[in-house]
Amino acid sequence: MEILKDMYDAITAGDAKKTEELVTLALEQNMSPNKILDEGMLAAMNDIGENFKNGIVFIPEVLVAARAMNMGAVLLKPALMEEGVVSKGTVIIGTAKGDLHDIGKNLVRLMMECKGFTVVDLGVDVSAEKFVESAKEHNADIIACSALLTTTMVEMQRIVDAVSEAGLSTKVMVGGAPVTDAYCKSIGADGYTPDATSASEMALGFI
Ligand code: B1M
Repeated sequence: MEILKDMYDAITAGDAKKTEELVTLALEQNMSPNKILDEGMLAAMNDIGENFKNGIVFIPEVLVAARAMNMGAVLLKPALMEEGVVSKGTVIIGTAKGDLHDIGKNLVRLMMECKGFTVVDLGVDVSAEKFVESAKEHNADIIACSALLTTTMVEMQRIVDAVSEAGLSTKVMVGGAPVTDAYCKSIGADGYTPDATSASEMALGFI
């Protein structure tokens, strides 16, 4: 579809204004919000990621693309939420200590909100202690931790240990590019999913 192709081009070019216009237009044309997210926005971000990995684009291009993607996602949120349901529970979300990547974490937050969760977003560079403090404060059902670096995913083990030491029944969900189901099991976390939509579905299963 032409509009999704244009959205892909706008995000890869880092054109936030054009991205916003195209998301608005797609919604006006009653296009499915999930289709817009998957085939227009995420497709672009995945290719930017590949090009970054292969040295074809560099940090500034990645950052402007991420900004365009985030601005489009804000416009998409109300439409995605219409497909959601009433409040389900509370999720504490954040990116692991030492890790500043937040694009995937923001998508997980968005999809959790769309499923009706109250989400407390602690941002990036979040320690195990901070996750647990916040889980206690908000009487949270789930802690959701994202990590994009092999060096920061180790914080997930600390979260599992800290939850157990605090005697909480809060479930711990983990995800992010280097994280696998095998890793999740090895640290005793409660669940891993490879993408934001399945993360929100798994979260519902914990309630
Ligand atoms: Co960085 N970076 N980066 N980076 N970056 C990666 C992750 C890397 C794989 C690139 C590479 O070298 N090939 C590599 C990590 C290598 C490794 O450890 N294995 C890397 C590196 C090395 C670094 C720096 C160290 C670079 C440097 O400075 N030398 C540095 C680290 C800074 C830090 O964190 N301390 C760094 C910095 C950056 C930017 C700031 C430029 C930028 C981040 C901007 C931002 O997030 N605001 C950036 C980006 C954008 C990337 C890539 C290109 C794209 C990541 C991304 O946003 N993908 C990435 C390469 C790649 O992945 N191909 C790379 C799109 C996003 C939608 O996917 O986050 O995977 P993702 O989320 C997915 C799923 O994983 C899942 O849902 C999402 C899709 O639906 N998911 C969950 C995510 N969290 C989940 C949680 C769940 C469940 C599912 O449950 C709780």
